[in-house]
Amino acid sequence: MKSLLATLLLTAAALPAAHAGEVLDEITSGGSLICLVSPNAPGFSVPDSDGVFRGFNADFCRMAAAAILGDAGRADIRGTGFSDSMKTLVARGAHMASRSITETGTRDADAGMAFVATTFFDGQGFMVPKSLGVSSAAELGGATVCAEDGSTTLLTLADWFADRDMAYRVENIADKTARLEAFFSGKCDVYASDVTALNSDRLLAEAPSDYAILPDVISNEPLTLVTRPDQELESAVFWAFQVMLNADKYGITSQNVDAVTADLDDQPTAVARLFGVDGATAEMAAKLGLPADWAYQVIRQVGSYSEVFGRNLGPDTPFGMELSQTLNASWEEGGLMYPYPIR
Ligand SMILES: N[C@@H](CCC(=O)N[C@@H](CS)C(=O)NCC(=O)O)C(=O)O
Repeated sequence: MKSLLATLLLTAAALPAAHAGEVLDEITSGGSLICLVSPNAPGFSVPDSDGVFRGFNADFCRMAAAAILGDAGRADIRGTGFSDSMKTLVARGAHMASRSITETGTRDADAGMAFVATTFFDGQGFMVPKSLGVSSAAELGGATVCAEDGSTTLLTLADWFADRDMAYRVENIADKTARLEAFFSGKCDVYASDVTALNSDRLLAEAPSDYAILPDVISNEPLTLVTRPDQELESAVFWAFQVMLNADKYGITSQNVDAVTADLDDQPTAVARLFGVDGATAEMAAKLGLPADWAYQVIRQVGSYSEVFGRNLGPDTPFGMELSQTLNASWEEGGLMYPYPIR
């Protein structure tokens, strides 16, 4: 009997070597883009009554489908567990993932995953039941902490408690529903994750106001779109995201993009380059094999970055987040979002 390792090596050898554009070709010939999201993350990816995923992360799946296939509706958005989503990409079972995956050095060094564009700058925090009477992470010595299997959360917890010579116990539960159940039922004192995920997960409690998110933010978590490695697919997704940031720079949204493109002569030259038939995005389309009007389709069908943020997480949502108060604000407002030149 062959060893498992030998079988794996034989399987790997049988796979054809990747060439530029191979995954992009698979998407265009198949007519849909398989994109992995969390199965149930309010504000980020939750199925609506028709089973269609809605939310901030789901919108970046749509962005990619609008850019590559000209139709945001051709994103085949699938709910998948956290570690499974990375395994599925490596096994070539999906084209990209748009979820809470932090870009780290060792993950990026893994074959099979390309980290492409950071859509949300986050940091790790702690959620506690208010009944615990704790107001700072410094009081968490000896606590039992629930966290995601395979996550940076576990690594950061280990660093943080060790650096302070504080004891803790971890309940490392892969299934999110089971993990939250363990926390809400009191099996864990503390729930650790990215702060935004904590805000999202708190909404899944029977009484969200029974839980507090501590003020401590103990890590940097650049949550990043991951694709299968393919230079053209990576370019398409990275630049589609840059189009959304550039749209904000010039005040262009899904609502006004038709008026803007109807009168490009009246717009700044950079806007003509974004949307003109002989603009930079049309030149990129020819090189990458995208629809000529891909930039227009991204904005028309999905919107600018601030529009997507506002629709899913903004003041009119249960999150009530002001983009300008977060790290995700534009660099002109002191944030980290910095549109690259499209020319
Ligand atoms: N950003 C962390 C993961 C954070 C995390 O554990 N998120 C959990 C707790 S909410 C999760 O299930 N997130 C939603 C999801 O993407 O499934 C990492 O990349 O390792």
